Amino acid sequence: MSNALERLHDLEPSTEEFRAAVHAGLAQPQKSLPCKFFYDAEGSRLFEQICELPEYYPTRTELALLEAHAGEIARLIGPRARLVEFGSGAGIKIRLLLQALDRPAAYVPVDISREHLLAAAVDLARDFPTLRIAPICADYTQPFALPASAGVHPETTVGFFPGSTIGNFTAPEARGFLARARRLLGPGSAMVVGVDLRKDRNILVPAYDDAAGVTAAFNLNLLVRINRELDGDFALDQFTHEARWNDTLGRIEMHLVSRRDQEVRIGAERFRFREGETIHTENSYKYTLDQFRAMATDAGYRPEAVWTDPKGLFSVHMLRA
Ligand code: AVJ
Repeated sequence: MSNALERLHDLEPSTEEFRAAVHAGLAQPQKSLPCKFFYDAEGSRLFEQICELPEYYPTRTELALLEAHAGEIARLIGPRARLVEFGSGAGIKIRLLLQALDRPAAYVPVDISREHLLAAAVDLARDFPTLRIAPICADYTQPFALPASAGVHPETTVGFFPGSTIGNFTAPEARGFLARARRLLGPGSAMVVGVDLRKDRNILVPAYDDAAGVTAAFNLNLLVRINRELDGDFALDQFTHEARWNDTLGRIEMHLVSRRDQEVRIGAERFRFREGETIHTENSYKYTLDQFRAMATDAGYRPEAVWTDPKGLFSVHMLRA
């Protein structure tokens, strides 16, 4: 293994945090679970399968945009940049930027899934043997600090937040995240953000309810995880996956719908479900270019460039702190 791969900074959420979030979420009138808990090892694997689905256009569209414009993005970033990726996953997209960049100084992948983060960091270290890699296992919705790497003097710091993961936040949360990222990355830094665009529901709904049932398995895996980690007894065949387009709020919602009146035990506690009652597991907000630029401006950024595909499905924004 490359000696440029630094030791993991481990801030992975604990089982206790998971338990507290599940108990709080299921005690609400509209039951809900935070989507960040989708990404255990199995959830991360299922998510990668989603990215390959014919109906799921965001990944391949964003990859094509990054491929087409990596040179221009790299030119705007300049030499010796330190890259901080929020929710780094398998690390495919960052390779496109790293290949285009002029002598990148360091790469700091931040991800909630420890195993996944480490495997991706080891792979990347193999392909970029001289690059400093400093992985952080953390929930980036919570504050964290950037590690000081010995011998690294970046000219600039660039945040990378691809995949329209920003769409999982409500608008105030997204604004707050961008403002915090700006403080974390510092003056003169930039942020490269992938943002899914508003479009016809006939494209949106299948992207979150695919024919092969991979998204359904991804959603239900949250219950599998509760059963395993928190001693729950969810009957997996008594909940169904549903994707809804909420036109008023401009978001896809994922739900798990109870097929009947039932009671579920988690540890020592019991939760009642009526037939048709749902657990709301994820929001995926879709923006117009102007909506997103206005939000970034509110968060203290100057929108510097934007790239979109010919069909207007997806956008990649470059913001300057
Ligand atoms: C990567 C979190 C943005 O909302 O499109 C994919 C997650 N959920 N299919 C998205 C997801 C269901 C994805 N994000």
